[in-house]
Amino acid sequence: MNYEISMKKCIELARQAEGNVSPNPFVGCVVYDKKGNEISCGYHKKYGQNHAERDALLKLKNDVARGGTLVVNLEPCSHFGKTPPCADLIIERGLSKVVIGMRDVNPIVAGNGIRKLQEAGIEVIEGIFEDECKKLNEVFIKNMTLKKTFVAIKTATTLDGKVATSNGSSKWITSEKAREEVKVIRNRYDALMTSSSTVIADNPSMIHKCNIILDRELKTVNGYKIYENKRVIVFHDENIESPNFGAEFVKTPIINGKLDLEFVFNKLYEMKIMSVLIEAGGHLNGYALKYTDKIYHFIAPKILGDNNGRSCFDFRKAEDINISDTFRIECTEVFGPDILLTYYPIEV
Ligand code: AOF
Ligand code: ZN
Repeated sequence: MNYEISMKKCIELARQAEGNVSPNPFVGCVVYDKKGNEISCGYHKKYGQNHAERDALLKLKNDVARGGTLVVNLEPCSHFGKTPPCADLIIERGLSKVVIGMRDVNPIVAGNGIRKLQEAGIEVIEGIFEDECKKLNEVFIKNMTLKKTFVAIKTATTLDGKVATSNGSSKWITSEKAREEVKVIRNRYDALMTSSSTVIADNPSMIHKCNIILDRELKTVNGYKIYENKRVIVFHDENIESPNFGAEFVKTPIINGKLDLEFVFNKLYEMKIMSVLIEAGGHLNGYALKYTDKIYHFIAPKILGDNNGRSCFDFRKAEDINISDTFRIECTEVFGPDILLTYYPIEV
């Protein structure tokens, strides 16, 4: 049995739950009998439902996994939560080896699951494909370790870095294939965030289970398509009274004439919104950059050539090229004629 291949399978299984498990992590699990044959697999499908290990083991008759190996991308839990501890079930089913991608960062578990297994005489192998496992659960890790909402930005530009012409024309920069991928990306996030300027300029639907609008002066009104979504949260200047129509309004302090984003993101964490994808213009993107954990940047093979065209991150006048924010490109993918760069800020 190749642990790396098994762990890859765990990650693929776990990913099938995108959009369904927040605030829980993505977890997948593969079980082998004592001869090394795969006999079951499973994953954590929905918040509140069985964890991956339980999902995989309960498909098997009592004794089949005895002496076998269980591979899982996250340390099995040791606590009674929505379900009993996975570590207990693994012990009960008599597995002799457990292979783990990463330790659980949830302080209730953190190492206790591993200890429990070892005390029961089970061999534990840790750290297989650890970086991949951590990437899979980057949102959960940020939530658990920093008690903060994970923030991502999605943008789409021409080769010369423009998101729209000077008069705001922007439909469409990227191909249909790229826009299909945007739907996949959106599904990974608990909420989508945009600005009143984008709502007014483009009247996007941005269909999602939760939409956030930053609208300091309450310029958007019911009637824009975005308000047709299930849940809409509007952050606005605390000095303006909240209106009363089908959305949640949050009074927000103002800093330097703008909504205080620190307040906004803290509030979102309090509201149990664990991750947010920003889709807006250069002003909000630029303003939110310092809070951002990840960027999805589509680039279409087009040149606008318009010096006044709008840029995707517009937040300062920099006179020295050495004054720039820097990033680490994680991967490049191709969608039709377009590319998607995924990058992370470099910690300084
Ligand atoms: C596992 N396997 O598949 C998952 C784990 O609210 P609960 O009861 O579902 O517990 C959530 C915590 O359990 C979560 O914060 C994380 O520490 C762990 N999630 N653990 O062994 C799984 N989803
Ligand atoms: Zn568990």
